[in-house]
Amino acid sequence: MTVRCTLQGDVEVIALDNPPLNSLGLDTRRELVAALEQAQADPDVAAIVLTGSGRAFSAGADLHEFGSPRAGQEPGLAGVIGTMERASKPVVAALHGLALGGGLELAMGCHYRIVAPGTRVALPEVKLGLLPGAGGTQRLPRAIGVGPALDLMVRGEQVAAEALVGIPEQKLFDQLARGADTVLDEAVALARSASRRHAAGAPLPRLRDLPCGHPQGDAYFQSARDAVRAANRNFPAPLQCVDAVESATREPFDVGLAHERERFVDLMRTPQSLALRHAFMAERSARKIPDVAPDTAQRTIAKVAVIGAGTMGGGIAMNFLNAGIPVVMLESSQQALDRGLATLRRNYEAQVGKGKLEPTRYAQRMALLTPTLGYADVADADLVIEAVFEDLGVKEQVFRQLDAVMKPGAILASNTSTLDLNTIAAFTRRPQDVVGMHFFSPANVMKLLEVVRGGGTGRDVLATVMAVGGRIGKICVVSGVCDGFIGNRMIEQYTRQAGFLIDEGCTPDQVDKAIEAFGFAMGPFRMGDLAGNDIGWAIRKRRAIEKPGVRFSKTADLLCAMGRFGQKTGAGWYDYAPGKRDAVPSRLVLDMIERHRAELGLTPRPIDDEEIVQRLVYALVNEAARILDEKIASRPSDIDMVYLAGYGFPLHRGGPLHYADGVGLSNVAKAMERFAQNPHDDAGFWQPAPLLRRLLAGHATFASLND
Ligand code: T1G
Repeated sequence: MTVRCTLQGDVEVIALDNPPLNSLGLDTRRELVAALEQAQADPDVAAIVLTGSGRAFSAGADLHEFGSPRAGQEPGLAGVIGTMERASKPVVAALHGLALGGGLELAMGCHYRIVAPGTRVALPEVKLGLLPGAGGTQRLPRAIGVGPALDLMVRGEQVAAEALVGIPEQKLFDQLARGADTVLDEAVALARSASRRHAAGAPLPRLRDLPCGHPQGDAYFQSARDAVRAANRNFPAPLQCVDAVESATREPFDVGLAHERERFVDLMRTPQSLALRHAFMAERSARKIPDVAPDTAQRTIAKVAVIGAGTMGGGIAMNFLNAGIPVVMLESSQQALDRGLATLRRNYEAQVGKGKLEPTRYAQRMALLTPTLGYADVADADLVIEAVFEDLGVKEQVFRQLDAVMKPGAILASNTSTLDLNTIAAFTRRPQDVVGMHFFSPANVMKLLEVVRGGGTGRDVLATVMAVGGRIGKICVVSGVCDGFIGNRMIEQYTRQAGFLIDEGCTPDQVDKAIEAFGFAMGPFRMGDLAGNDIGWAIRKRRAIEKPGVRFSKTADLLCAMGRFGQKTGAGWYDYAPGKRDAVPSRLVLDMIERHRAELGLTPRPIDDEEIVQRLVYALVNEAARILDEKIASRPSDIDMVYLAGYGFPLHRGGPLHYADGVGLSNVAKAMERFAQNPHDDAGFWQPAPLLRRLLAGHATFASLND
């Protein structure tokens, strides 16, 4: 049972009881209708209160049902709401915690609504590529006005109920309860008085009966359309919200409701909604480690140490300070420590200057920071994160020191991005406490955290690091140990293809523009100039020793040999005017590329944007399939999460593997066969990975491997 009924005197209290967040799946909808009908028929019941058990009134429609037959089975949520709205007895919603999407729509179908302070409400459907599909676009404008309603729908963000109570003449909330602990009792009292008013002949108030309009009419909606279109180029749902709200001002309620339903069904089928819903589920799946029980005991993390106060170390420290966790930051010299502190202060002061951080919060965070030069000061930390120079010898020194001083049970994490975590763990006598925490620069901004699981990493260590990663606002994805883990290993193949495209006839600008039109925030060459082309240079030099068979285009090395490391040297693949970041195609670089082609004996050929995008994206797909085959990643959606959260893969495409499923794996494989015929390309790389071959043979998709 997911709905519980109790009679309090002459008031029937119907409680949604579907943990964790009272989502409104088919069973709940059926039980709710049955409870409403029973209360309606019961002569001892004068009024009804609808409430939610646990921490939320309701988080809305059951996202796990989306796309399944259950989602479309009667009663639909709009039907449940209609049943409630047509009830002949007063129905009062008692809201606390969260009322989101269909949860808020359900409450709007009641006759009265009382809300506890601190309750947060939203119509977040646009974040799933949808619009409210159970009357929200028709009732909310009637309740709080067209402008506030449209703003809430198009942004999809949660707002405090108190903010909406403050809207003049709003009809969304009839009462602000004294507290979350009294909201139910107050709702019962409200229900009783409503039943008396109703018995005396007063009509039951229904939001659907209220007028709906906007004083500027067409002009308002036109400007709303222009603003929403400009802000949501890749997503159709927000614009649909504008249309639906406009129809609420023009059409009778039931007509507007029918149009809302049509729009909702259409949006459900869009690739954007499929991608957004996939990303929502992928983020939550990534928190689950197949062989680590969700109730695995975690170690307490009350104090963190960061070794290294450089760019990464400072950013890492900020994450924990921002979450209110004390940090001891250690450097090897006072000068380096002072430099690190100055950078950290500058970052915070910039946020204060932009009004993004209150000065008091800045001071609180700095008060949690203890700089030190001595390892003794880090010994009692529960988690220590090494973020020193990317050199195995330096890491060895640090980890031997940490092994000697850290208290038993401390977690020893390395931020390494290219070195073997198992080798690092072997520098200690406690490999079970060693784990990788691969942050992405800037570490206090980028959401992705690759949690690298060594051969000996303890399950409780993994569970603890995943939880603390969530506490500092990261999207954590577990990676096994391999060169480059998940993200960088795949980006290496993407970058190789970018170089080959240059050799074969493209310009850097053409490649960047093609993949940016696909949706990436920044193409590989603009990205190289931003991150520093010398980083890849160092990796290729190492690769040439470790894996001499891996061929790269020479153009990137030639570029670095010219000292063109990118924005930091004022020139890279592109030219940059002093102090500017605008990437200007460089004649010097184009001449270098042309000379290089001549040396290779390559006649440049025209390459269209489709081939550019396919070679870059399918390179990610094929390498991802190998990563899954090697069990470096647990599931395809984890890899999608890495690319969405860490590498700027366009959200409306859902990640490389979700995108490949949409293209059709047989089409991906056909393109790879073509690329394998290209004499300048890497035929071996373009052989479909074993997993891809198995999926093709079974006519299966990457999605079939997601849990
Ligand atoms: N349906 C099913 N499960 C849900 C759910 C939902 N709506 N919301 C959360 N969960 C699960 C989630 O998968 C996880 O389970 C657990 O609850 C904790 O969630 C008709 C059609 C509410 C802000 O978009 O934004 O109504 O994966 O880890 O970080 O117009 O969950 O661990 O097994 O995210 O504290 C509209 C979606 C639906 C809200 C809480 N509603 N949820 O965040 O916990 S569309 C939403 C959230 C709709 C109507 C339309 C967040 C949260 P598991 P969590 P959290």
